[in-house]
Amino acid sequence: MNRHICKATSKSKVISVLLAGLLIGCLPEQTAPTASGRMGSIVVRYAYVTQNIGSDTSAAYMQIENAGDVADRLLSLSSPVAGSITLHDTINNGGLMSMLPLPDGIPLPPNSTIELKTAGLHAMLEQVKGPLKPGETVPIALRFSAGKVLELAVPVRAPTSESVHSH
Ligand SMILES: [Cu+2]
Repeated sequence: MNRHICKATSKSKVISVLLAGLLIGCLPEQTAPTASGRMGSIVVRYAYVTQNIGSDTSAAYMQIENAGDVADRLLSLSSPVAGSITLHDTINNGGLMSMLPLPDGIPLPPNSTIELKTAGLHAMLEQVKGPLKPGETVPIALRFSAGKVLELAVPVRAPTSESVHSH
């Protein structure tokens, strides 16, 4: 099992999180199940959640496009299967991958695309209730500026050896 050691850092505390094979998986192969959705000029593609193996933590990955001429922002995500979902960026701190919480969300400039992906921006599911199994879908609500909410049924994926990245 590939293991990653990640640190979540905030102003007042440092939390070490041991992730056993959860932050693996990259942009999906064409055949793997993913979810997509659209709301106005916001388009979400290739959304999936990683299986939580022996852990109450998982991650959600996707591509989000703002196809409009007005700046928007991904403010937060929520799901009934997770106690909380936190947006993180990943920074390389002298070879140690650290996670930086993004409490203000992620800006979506006009006509831009962001990717939540391995070793990059991602959404961290914490206090996951029960095992997430491949083949299942997880309801996830994405909240954007001006109270816009996009709800998706996001498939769960097992980590695969092809998708394991070394850092
Ligand atoms: Cu994280």
